[in-house]
Amino acid sequence: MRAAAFQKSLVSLFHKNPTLASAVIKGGLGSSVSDFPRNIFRASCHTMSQDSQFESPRTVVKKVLAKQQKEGEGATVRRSIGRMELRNLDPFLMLDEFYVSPPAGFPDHPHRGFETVTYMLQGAFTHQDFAGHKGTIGTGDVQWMTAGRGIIHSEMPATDGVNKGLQLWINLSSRDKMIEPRYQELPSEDIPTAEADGVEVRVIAGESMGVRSPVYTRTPTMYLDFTLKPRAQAHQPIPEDWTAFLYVIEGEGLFGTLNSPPAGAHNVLVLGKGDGLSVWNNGSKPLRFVLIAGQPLHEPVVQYGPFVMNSQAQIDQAIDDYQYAKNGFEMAKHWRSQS
Ligand code: FJE
Ligand code: FE
Repeated sequence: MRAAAFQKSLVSLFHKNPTLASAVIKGGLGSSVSDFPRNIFRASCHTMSQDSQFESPRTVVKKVLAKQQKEGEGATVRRSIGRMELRNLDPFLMLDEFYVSPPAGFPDHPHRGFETVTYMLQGAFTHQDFAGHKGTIGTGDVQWMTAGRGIIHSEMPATDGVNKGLQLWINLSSRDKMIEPRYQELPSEDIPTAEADGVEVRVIAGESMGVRSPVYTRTPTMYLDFTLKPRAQAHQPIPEDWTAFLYVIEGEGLFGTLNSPPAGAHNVLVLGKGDGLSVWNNGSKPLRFVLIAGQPLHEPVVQYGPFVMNSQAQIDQAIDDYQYAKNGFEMAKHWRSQS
């Protein structure tokens, strides 16, 4: 196995770019929305009715295109949240759109202090962990993993074709960082769905269009997968003080206001404060995007690869616990994933 090389890359990757919230550069390289050239044709095309229905509509304050990079063992990801320009999105740490074909993947690696949410868009992924937990998630399925004090697992593609999905990392509060690990698996058919006026929403976490997800979110989180037919519009309330962003999967949409510039696939749009988001599909193809929001923790974030804690001392402890297989990593001693 090339797991050893991956282990090194797990740490070296983040070593070059440690996420210390106290040292994060705000603003950075992402272009601000006001810089975008206005599309005269779209902006003056008023065939779509109704502006935002909110008292203080959220608008796009930052747009960043996620470019492809290599990650894990030969896997390709488009990282949006977690890259240099998008570091300060409390409680969110990372969002990767991953594209993986065998033999590439994410072999044996640890996590501590946060949650990972894996949502399959195409193909399937198999995970195995050090506690004997093993499972495969396919298209439309979700695995919501609370790593808490410690998980060691492998995540590998399960079909020979392209295996594609989204992986989101959500931070845990200081009181939850060392809780017992837990999985919530949500097969596609158990994801509540609502449909009206050309809008379909799959409710992975939180509530939308009168339906609620059964997922328990330790850090309060909303995760909605919207598909809008051409000419459809959607208006989604979001708690006022939550951090919110969306990621476009396919098609093009107008987000926030009717005269915003259209945004397409692989863009992350960070939303400003407000009570809700309005979206219009004025394109000719379906628009699909995920809308993700969460209650900020307002705590220091110290990240070293797959360990996310509140202080450097806790990171040192995590590295020590992992190395000497203790405090949650006991089973690290002899466990290896099977291939
Ligand atoms: C990791 C490098 C990594 N994005 N998307 C460093 F590649 C990983 C890691 C993943 C990952 C796994 C899946 Cl299934 C999907 C991902 C990064 O495993 F955790 C660190 N620390
Ligand atoms: Fe992982």
